[in-house]
Amino acid sequence: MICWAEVSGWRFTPNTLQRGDPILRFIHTADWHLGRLFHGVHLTEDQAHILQQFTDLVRQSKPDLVIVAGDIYDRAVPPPDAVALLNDTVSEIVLGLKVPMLMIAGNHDSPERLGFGSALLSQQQLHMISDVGQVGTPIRFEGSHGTVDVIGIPYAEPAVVRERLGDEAVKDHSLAMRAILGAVKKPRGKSGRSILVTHAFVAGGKVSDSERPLSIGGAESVPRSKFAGFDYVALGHLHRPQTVGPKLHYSGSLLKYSFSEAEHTKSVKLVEMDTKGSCSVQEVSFSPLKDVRRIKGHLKRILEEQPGRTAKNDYLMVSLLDKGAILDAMGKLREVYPNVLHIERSHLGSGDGAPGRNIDHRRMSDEELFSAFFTEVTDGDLTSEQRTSYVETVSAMRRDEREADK
Ligand SMILES: [Mn+2]
Repeated sequence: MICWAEVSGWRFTPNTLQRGDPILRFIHTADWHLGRLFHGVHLTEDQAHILQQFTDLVRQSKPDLVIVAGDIYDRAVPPPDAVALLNDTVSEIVLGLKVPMLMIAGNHDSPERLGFGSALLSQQQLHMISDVGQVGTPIRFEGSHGTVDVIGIPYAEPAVVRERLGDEAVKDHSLAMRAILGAVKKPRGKSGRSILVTHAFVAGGKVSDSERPLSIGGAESVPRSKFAGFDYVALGHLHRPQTVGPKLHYSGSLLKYSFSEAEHTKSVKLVEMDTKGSCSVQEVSFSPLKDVRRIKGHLKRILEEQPGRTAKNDYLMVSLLDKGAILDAMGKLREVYPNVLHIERSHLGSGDGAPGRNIDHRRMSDEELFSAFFTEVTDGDLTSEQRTSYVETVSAMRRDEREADK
């Protein structure tokens, strides 16, 4: 892991590949979620701070390609500041630094809005792939390193894939991926090297609290075996940086978007591919404007601590160990730590001895929560018809929500 802030003025040197070898170098990042709110706070300034360092990395390492694997924006209709930030970032990389970019839509993006002008932009080497109908032909990148074919598969709901590809067999995300990959023309480059970019939940990946589930009451995962045959699979969706199989990498999100990610080290992947397609992967991390941390203790002790100037401004979740009533804990804490966003009283709501009470509701899916609520108020379990109608109703609400102006 390379920490960008500690190597300012750093000059890129190849990792394990021999100097002078013809290589392809690319950067893989994902889940920027521009325009995201975190406990009511706009993160655009924090995102701009990281993207500035990201652009510096691109300037120094001179990659042949920058890949962003979906969830560019946090919502279908992003706030104007987020649109301006994306515009500045891609203009600097593509026009300023002359580095091509390839982006796909994730489940938070609106394919139609993100795809505006994509045919025009691709002429300038900004390849924005948001429509599953666009995935037929791989994009070929050529340079002194030889050619590589890149296949970008944007996120699409199974129902959309079923309709667009006219394949009635597509019932879930795994079948959708199979149908899409079946429609991709096989790369025929001289070297035969290929990269797949997609936004999906690959079986075995570790989730965080800030990802929106891809399906309600159905299978959302895609088995690893679906991705055989590519030299590197650049994944988006899961926010923890992780490798889920040989050649299958999640870069993770730009920032920590939930307190469950407090222990993550967010990073991007700097990859070098040799002429045979073998990859050497380095992780590069950046320094956030404000970190996301969890602290625990008694109120008096926490208030007496003397945090450093940076640590003081971090986004904090505070777990108070005090028993009994505390007057205006948030007000007191914010006098020392202005960005406390959430307080948890660890002794409340648990340990009352009743069976089944020690459940962390934040870890339950919406369907589990609803089912538990139903049992609580009716003393009966959901029948399978009721469960189906719940799933249909919520899926329809989610669809409407995605398109609604927020
Ligand atoms: Mn995401």
